[in-house]
Formats: sequence, C-alpha cells, structure tokens
Amino acid sequence: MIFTDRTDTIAAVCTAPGMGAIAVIRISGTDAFAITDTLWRGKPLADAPSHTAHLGFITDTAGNDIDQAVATVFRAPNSYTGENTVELSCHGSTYIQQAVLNALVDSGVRIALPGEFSQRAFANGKVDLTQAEGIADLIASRSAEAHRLALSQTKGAFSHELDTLRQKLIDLASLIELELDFSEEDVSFADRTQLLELCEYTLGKVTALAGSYAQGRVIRDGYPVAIVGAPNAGKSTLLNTLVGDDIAIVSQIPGTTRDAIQATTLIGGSLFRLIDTAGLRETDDTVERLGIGRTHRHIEQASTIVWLIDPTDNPMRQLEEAAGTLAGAAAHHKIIAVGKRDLADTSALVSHIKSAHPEYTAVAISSLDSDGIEPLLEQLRKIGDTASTADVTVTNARHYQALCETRDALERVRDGLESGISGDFVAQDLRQATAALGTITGAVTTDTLLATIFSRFCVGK
Ligand SMILES: Nc1nc2c(ncn2[C@@H]2O[C@H](COP(=O)(O)OP(=O)(O)OP(=O)(O)O)[C@@H](O)[C@H]2O)c(=O)[nH]1
Ligand SMILES: [Mg+2]
Repeated sequence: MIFTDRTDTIAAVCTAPGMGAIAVIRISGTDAFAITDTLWRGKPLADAPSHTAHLGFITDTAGNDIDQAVATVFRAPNSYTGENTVELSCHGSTYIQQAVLNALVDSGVRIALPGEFSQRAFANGKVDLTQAEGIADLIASRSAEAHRLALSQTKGAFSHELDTLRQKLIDLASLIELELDFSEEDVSFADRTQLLELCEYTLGKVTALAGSYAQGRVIRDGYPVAIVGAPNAGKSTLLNTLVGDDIAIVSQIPGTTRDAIQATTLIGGSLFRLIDTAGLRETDDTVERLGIGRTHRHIEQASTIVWLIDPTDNPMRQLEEAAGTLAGAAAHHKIIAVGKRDLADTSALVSHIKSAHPEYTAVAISSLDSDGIEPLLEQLRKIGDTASTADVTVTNARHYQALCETRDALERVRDGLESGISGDFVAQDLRQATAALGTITGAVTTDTLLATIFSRFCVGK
C-alpha cells in the first residue's frame, strides 16, 4: 500500500472504535473546508479563521440533520497534517459516526488509510519519521516510562541526536571525498588521525544508541519476569494475584500448568511481562515434559526470575534445586519467594536463605490477597525504578536495525582508516553508514519503507 495521491481530501474517525460520549472525525486536504461546508448548517467554515471552534449541524447530502456538532478549523500549514483540516466533534454513537462518514464520502472525500494523516504530516515537513513513529508509540504507551520516551521522541530529542551524528558523518565523508578528488596530485587534505578520531567518536555514539535498545524494548513490552518452581508451589495463583485477574488455571493437582502463560501488568508505573510456567519435576508425561522444556527456556531468557518455594512440601529440597539452577541463569534479578506464608511459619526458612544465599533476594509471601504479595511487589518496583532515565533510548526495532547497519559500516570505515586502505573504499563504507542513519529520521527514504511504517499506524492517525 503506497500513498502516492496527496491531492485528495481524506477523512476518518480519530477516536476509538465503538460508542463514546464524543467521536472526532478528521477531514484533511485542500478541499476540507469546501466539502464540509456542503454538509454544514452553521457559519461557513471556509471563512472561519484557523484554530477556531464552531457549533452547527452536520447534515447528509440531502440536507437532513445528522447531529449537532462542533467543527474545529485548522488552516494550512498550521495543522497536524500541514493541510486544511476540520475536526468534527459529534455525539459518539456508532450510527452517527458512520452516517457522517458516508455523507463525507458522498461529497467527495476518501476514507483515510491507517497512518495516512501522519504520512501527510511527514510529507509536508511537519514531523520527521522518528517523530511520527513517536506519536504512534505515544498512543500505544502502557507505562509511565514508555510514555516519557515516546513523548521525548515526538519532541524531536532522538531526531536531534541523529541529525548531529549524521552531520558528523557528512563532514567526515566530505574530507575523504576531497582527498579523493585531488588524489592524482598526491595531496592529502584529510589527516587520517583526525578522521579516525571522528570515526571512533561517531561509532561510540551509534554503538551506545544501538545498545540502549535492549532496555528500550523492555520498557515498551514489559520487564520479563519468569515465575518458576515445583508443581503446586502456587505460581499460577501468584500470577493471578499480581495481575488482578483470573488468567491461569489454579488447582491442587500438581502439573496443572502445561504451557507458559504470559500477562502484562503495571507495577509502580513500570510495565512487567509476567510468565507463569509449568512446574519443574521429573515426569514421563510427554506434554508436561514439553512444558517443562519451555520453563527452562524462560529461566534462560528472563531478566528477572521469581523462584517460588512451597514451605509445606520439603522446602529444603526445593531450595537446593532453586539455588543450583539460579546459579547458572543469566537473569539480572533472582528472587526466591517462599509462598503460602499464611499456612506455615516461613521466617526461619527466609533467614536461612538470606544467610546461605546472599546472592539472591529472599521474601515471604502469600498469594491469597494483594497485601500478602507486597514484599514481592516491593522488589519488582525496585527493578522498575532502575529503568533508563536517558531521554534518548531506542525503543523501535527499525531504528535498532538501522543503527546496527550504521555501526557495521562505521567499523569497516575505522578498520579501513587504520589499515590505510584507499580512500575510495573508505568513502563507500561511509556513504553506507550515512544512508543507513538517514533512513531513521526519513532523510533517506523509499516509498516502500514509508508504506511499511505508516500502515502500522491506527486508522485516524
Ligand atoms: N493457602 C494458600 N494456598 C495457596 C497459595 N498459593 C497457592 N495456593 C494453593 O496451592 C494450590 C496450587 O496452586 P497453583 O497456583 O495451581 O500452583 P502452581 O505452582 O501453578 O502449580 P502447577 O501449575 O501444577 O505447577 C492451589 O490449591 C492454590 O489454591 C497461598 O499463598 N496460600
Ligand atoms: Mg500453575
């Protein structure tokens, strides 16, 4: 899907699908005022100054009133898209929304494709690609941190950082190209040590940005927390209590959970991706063994492991297994939670874990209510608080990929400069680095790339 026609006038419902108190329909394009006026019973919008709101009636093409509405007028270029725009706030019945859209289509507008308003904003120079993507991320943000990063991206913090880097690469390239132009005269304009320094500096910045993606992805998708332990330890009950919903099946039968069950929840303003797993034990059951295999994968991959111990069923044996497996796990945070504290005195066990295994955090909980899991929540909040405070953290897979391409090309430039290879080759790698970096903000772009990016946006944005 490639949007090549930018001359027509488009419209879409911008508010969430379904019924609401108010629905907003956005109309954007050169003829936005003229077309809406044919359906507008009120002061002509074509004469209205920009950024003014007007009460009137929206009608069908036969002149029958559909709804009383407020029309907000934005005149090009001072609108989101950079085009003439009307935002109709009408009552949010699904019937009204559809009737207004139908009337608009009958009067000559086209229904906007997903992301088409944002694509027009980009084409008209209102935002660059990272800012447009930041707007989509802002709409999708589910935690305070994801919201903060998306907002900073819409304000242009990331674009600014990239533009500075790109300018450095262009400076570097022009020095090398100058040297190439005069190579026959055996003149060396570019001091290779200076070039190398500039290259190392940019490479360091690009590598750090690419490196921030691991954290950025976690912020966007949630901190992965694997809840593991013996069958019947209470893992699924813990997941349900943490999420505040009855997501996983709970029963007294050991081996109830077969497959990993994931749910996201906000804890202390941070998003967590909780993974309830199949209980660890020796078994001949084929399906259960497959589930246990998945548990081991989650133990390897999760950044946080909560190992739940049932104090009523030989806890020392469970602790031995927990300590052995956790020792080999790469997770940053390893928590041993003694569960069912409402059923047993857990204080001696917790003290023992703290002294025998100071490398792990030990807590005692009961999953019967949210008060009982407070000691675990406190630990998870601390993990959320360690989140990046940097304004520029890469959260988008496309940006990460482009940064990796830039980094790889720059590494070739550095190696080339160090080994003193011909400027032609260095210049070629440098051009690649600059082009890859340029795709992030949209300084270098293709129709296919744009179509891929904007088609992922929601309708009406
Ligand atoms: N009293 C009490 N009972 C609990 C607690 N947590 C879980 N249980 C009970 O322990 C039993 C097993 O709970 P589950 O949550 O299904 O245990 P699980 O670890 O998911 O078990 P598998 O899926 O078989 O690995 C159920 O009867 C729960 O009601 C708790 O904190 N206190
Ligand atoms: Mg379970």
